[in-house]
Amino acid sequence: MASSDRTYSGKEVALHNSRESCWIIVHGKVYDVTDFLDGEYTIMWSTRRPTAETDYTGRGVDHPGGSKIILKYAGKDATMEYDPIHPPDAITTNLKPEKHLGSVDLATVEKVEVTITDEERARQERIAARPPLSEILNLHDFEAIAKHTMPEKAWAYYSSAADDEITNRENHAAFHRIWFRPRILKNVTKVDWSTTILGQKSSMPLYITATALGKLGHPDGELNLTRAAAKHGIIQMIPTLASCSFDEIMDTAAPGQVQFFQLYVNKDREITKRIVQHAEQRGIKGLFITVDAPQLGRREKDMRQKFEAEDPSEVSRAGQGGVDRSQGAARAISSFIDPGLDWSDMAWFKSITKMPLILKGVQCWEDALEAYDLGLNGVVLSNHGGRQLDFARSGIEVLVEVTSKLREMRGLSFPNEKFQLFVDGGVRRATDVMKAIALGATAVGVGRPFLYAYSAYGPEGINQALQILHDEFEMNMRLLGARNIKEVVAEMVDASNIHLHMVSVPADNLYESNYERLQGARLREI
Ligand code: PPY
Repeated sequence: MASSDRTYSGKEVALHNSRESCWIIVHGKVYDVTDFLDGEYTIMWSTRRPTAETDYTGRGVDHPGGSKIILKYAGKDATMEYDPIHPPDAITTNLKPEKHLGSVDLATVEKVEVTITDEERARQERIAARPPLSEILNLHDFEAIAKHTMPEKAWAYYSSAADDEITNRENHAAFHRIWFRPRILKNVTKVDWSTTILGQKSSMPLYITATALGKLGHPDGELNLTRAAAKHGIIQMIPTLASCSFDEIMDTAAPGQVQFFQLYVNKDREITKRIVQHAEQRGIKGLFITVDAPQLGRREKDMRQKFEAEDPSEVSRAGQGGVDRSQGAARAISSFIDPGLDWSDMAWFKSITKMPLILKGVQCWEDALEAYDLGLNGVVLSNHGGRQLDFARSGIEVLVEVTSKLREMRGLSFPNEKFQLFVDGGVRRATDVMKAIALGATAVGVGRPFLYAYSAYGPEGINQALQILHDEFEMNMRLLGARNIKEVVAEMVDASNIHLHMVSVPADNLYESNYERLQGARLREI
């Protein structure tokens, strides 16, 4: 690291507070970020270690949050603003070594004045008034508390989904079209809901799926999930766009803890290769390649928040070249993802890694079949939590057609060791997971509920969420008459309505109380 040993005073740093010379302090270090103001920045996540000038690619991509937010901290300590939304090494890996200027004597740095708005005061009051954790009975409860206690922007980012959010609701609703056919008199004194996923032990047939920007909900971000996964014997899928760095998460894991990695494929395949091989070398046991996001969906709840936060003069520049910031920061930072990814890349992935390869975001049997024929190890039937193509069908519905067609066309039965099927989206109960297992899934991914659990109650929240799921499994395995996961079979469910999107189901009051209708989102006052 070419960082200078020099120690600056707060006063010296404060002189560089303009567009012409813009220094900021992050974690006691001083950086010259003047170049970031003019499009020399791209998100290069965690495992990127630039070695040459040419590695600082991504030119033409502005800082995703816009230059305004950097200028707000020009000459000042930006740590508080930086921490929740950047991996710790984002600045060091993106900024040329000569721009790492040295340290600052923090005692001499003027504190950035934090103005507490009425809104924030009210939020703090709601946090203080949360019910004790012992009163939280299910995953919906965490969501309800999170909705009222998270910063508005964080809630908007986590909860938002594409367009009219029809798929987001359908993901959950689809489980209501599947009913149980329990068996009786099975001696269910002992029940065991543990399983193996890609050959790795898991205490439950579910895993923590990848979700971005974990620090928006809690300062420890994804590390909350890592620790809870270790404690409860489940697998965490580490996201490419985590707030914590990949290595920080790996270093936090318990010895022998199994983790998967979710990959966004970078336009620059050398970067992708480096990320993949680093993941493998650090012991990742499965590579989940996201294939449903060649462009980011419009999450309007999130976009409205970003729109509100922007200076109107910045927003009006949207569309005049560069990054269209009226589209929200998420869309701006997604520009590194390669829309040119196609089936022919799969051979390349096989050539660069021995990790099991799974496509995440498959939405019809034809693509599942193609993945099988190419020798991949599985697919996640997923629509990205309803955040991509609105009116995409739920993963659980797609599961039914995939198992049936792959049985018909390739003679496969499920669950299948060689080609594993996963489902995510809308899961709130162990019974949802058991429905997917009965229909042939190996395991189910759960994302938002765990974010809500730790956003609402910190590490204890996520522990409680996983304990609730264990308790639900224990009871429902007994009530279904299944002593182990192998006994949760297709005959135990009636999914005959799964493809009918307009059947009458009982009102889902718990879910509906958390769902936020789009007209409820605050519009910017004009
Ligand atoms: C999502 O928000 O759905 C993501 O998958 C993460 C993300 C965030 C920002 C850009 C691209 C993807």
